[in-house]
Amino acid sequence: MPVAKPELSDSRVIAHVDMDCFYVQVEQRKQRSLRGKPTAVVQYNSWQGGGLIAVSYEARKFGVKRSMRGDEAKQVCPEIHLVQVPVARGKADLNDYRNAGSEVVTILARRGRCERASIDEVYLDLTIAAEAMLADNPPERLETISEEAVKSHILGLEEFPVEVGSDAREKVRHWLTRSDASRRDKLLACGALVVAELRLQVLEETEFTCSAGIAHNKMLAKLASGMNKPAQQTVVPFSSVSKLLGTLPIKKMKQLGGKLGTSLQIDLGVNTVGDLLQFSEEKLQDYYGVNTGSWLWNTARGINGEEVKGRLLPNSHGSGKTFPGPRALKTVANVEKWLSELCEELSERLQSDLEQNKRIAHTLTLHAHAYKSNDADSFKKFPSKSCPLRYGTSKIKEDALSLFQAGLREYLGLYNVKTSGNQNSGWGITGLSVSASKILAIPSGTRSIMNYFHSQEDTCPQVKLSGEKLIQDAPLLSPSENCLGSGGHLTLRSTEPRIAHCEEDTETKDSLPLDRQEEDKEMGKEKLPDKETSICSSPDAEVYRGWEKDQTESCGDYLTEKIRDTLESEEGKKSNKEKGMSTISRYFQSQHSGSLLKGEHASTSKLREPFSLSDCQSELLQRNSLARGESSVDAHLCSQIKLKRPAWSYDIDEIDQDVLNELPQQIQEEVQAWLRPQKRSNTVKRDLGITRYFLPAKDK
Ligand code: DCP
Repeated sequence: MPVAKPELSDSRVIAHVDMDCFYVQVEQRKQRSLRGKPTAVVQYNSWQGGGLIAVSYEARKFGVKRSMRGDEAKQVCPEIHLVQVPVARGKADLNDYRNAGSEVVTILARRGRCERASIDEVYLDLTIAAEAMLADNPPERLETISEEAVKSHILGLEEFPVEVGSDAREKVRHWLTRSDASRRDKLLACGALVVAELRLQVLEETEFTCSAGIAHNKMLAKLASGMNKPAQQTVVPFSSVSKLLGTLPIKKMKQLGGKLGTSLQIDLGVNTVGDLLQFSEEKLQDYYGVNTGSWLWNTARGINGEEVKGRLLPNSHGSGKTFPGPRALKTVANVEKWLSELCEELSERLQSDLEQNKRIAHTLTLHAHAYKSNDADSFKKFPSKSCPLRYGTSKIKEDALSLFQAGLREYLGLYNVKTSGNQNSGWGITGLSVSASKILAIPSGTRSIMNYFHSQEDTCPQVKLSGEKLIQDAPLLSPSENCLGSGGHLTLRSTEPRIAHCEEDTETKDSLPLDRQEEDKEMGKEKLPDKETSICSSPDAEVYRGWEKDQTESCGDYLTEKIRDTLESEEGKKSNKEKGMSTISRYFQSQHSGSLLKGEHASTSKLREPFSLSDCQSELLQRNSLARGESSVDAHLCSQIKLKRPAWSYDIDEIDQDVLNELPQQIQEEVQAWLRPQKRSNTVKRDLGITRYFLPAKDK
């Protein structure tokens, strides 16, 4: 739901940068012979030549459109080159495109706060850069203005008083360098110069062209970036806003392309954004609620206070696939097979995000599209399901399957039956996706570990809900019940569905949650910022306490590292004040110095990790050290921790108190808490999922 935000200032300089026919450009960079030729990227499904998802501007001149399939494109443009998206695990692999998008973001981020909005779109807040230019080196004083800047389109330029003849570029040059312009127009002119320079840098360094819009807010910048493509930029002076919006079809406005836009057309007879001006804010609020009403009222006036969020990394990761027509999945076993592929991909991406960016995702969500062939109620949506995310491929697979089964039961309205591997009961799955959201940076050490986890609970209302929800659902969703082949069967009528063949294949649009894919025409784009919201706020999304089961994987490496970070940072902060702190630092730096653990555990002092928190974590340490190519001796030492003590056996008495005493007080308490989880468990509420989530597992 749109949220109204008052304009922060009309003197901001915001740019929206959108890559031109992005997937095509990426493929053309790989195959240089395709440059300048009519080219299109087609989906993995090769039916009728595959659906087109990106079309080069050369091919567009022939009338080739994204809605076509390859065969049709060939008819319209026989010389077109069709390139299939890369494939991995039987589905489109978007990694090349994601990485190419990251290259661009890195360049753009040099000049201002940068928000990665999708796989090929970026918002930039250039206010500071523009203000600096205006103060130090304003355009009016520049001897030359770059050609790229002079090629800008200035909306409403014809209405500015210009005494420089009729040459379009001269007019633009004049507008950019006017000494009598308002401050906000001067700032926009500076923004245009900066963006022109950035676009050239992107071209030089990546070989990609992009287009851009420059305005005083995100909404207007986004509108403008698509107005002149490819490889051009458009500026929206403040005075041109009402004209721009006055004629803009309502459905073209961001967030009005779907049901809300349709309702405005049908219920209020609004066809352009300008038509909204006739309604008072109260009236719009009466119709659409306070927030949406205010947002509409602001939008009609070009008011938008959204900030550029300063995010270079995606808000969520997703992996999905569609199974149109006869390819619909009709057994749980088949669903499980595909979920396994999707979860592997998701897990890989989560792992590399953790390694490269030190970020951890907290919520796993499963979305599906389904049909029931024998039910008048078959338009009912398959409910999206979420649970706290447990790291490790097998855990993600297990939880995703449980979420699917929970969703299937609800979808079928059968709460007291079990699903089995091969039962076909008149349902089919036409789309499946798993996504990881609520991705947060691991704090860099100054905050308490426990506070960190508690704060995560506070910021994810969805997780908070889980307690209540879970209590009802738990018996139904218990792991044993969810096991395939457990003997339980779904007692449904088995009717072969009648389904339309050859629906649009959306494999390359997989990264979007499926419910969003339908709504969003730009389905192939990874809508990075909104995904999390769509998952967390989805009315369908319900929480399942998958994490009540054993928690054994992958928490260890994250946690150990986190504690080390925390300790090192705390140590660094206090080194001048607190005597003795440096010994801890030395301890962690040394591979061979004294151990934190007494007795047998002293033999493990070669471990890099400061201490081992649980058997699951020691397993991880071993796995991770092997993965890092460290000696199997180190890895073996890790494993010894596991072998030489039972799970849950660490007690504070086993720790050398002298060493522990040197830790900052807060950390001492936390370490004690981690080391004696069983004592803590009485005091921790069942619903505090994320804290519990990282506790060591009991032996099975
Ligand atoms: N995409 C997709 N499926 C869709 C739409 C888009 O897979 N239905 C992918 C391919 C596009 C990329 O997302 O290259 C970016 O989408 P855009 O809508 O920005 O379109 P293009 O970048 O291809 O072209 P344009 O220059 O018009 O922005």
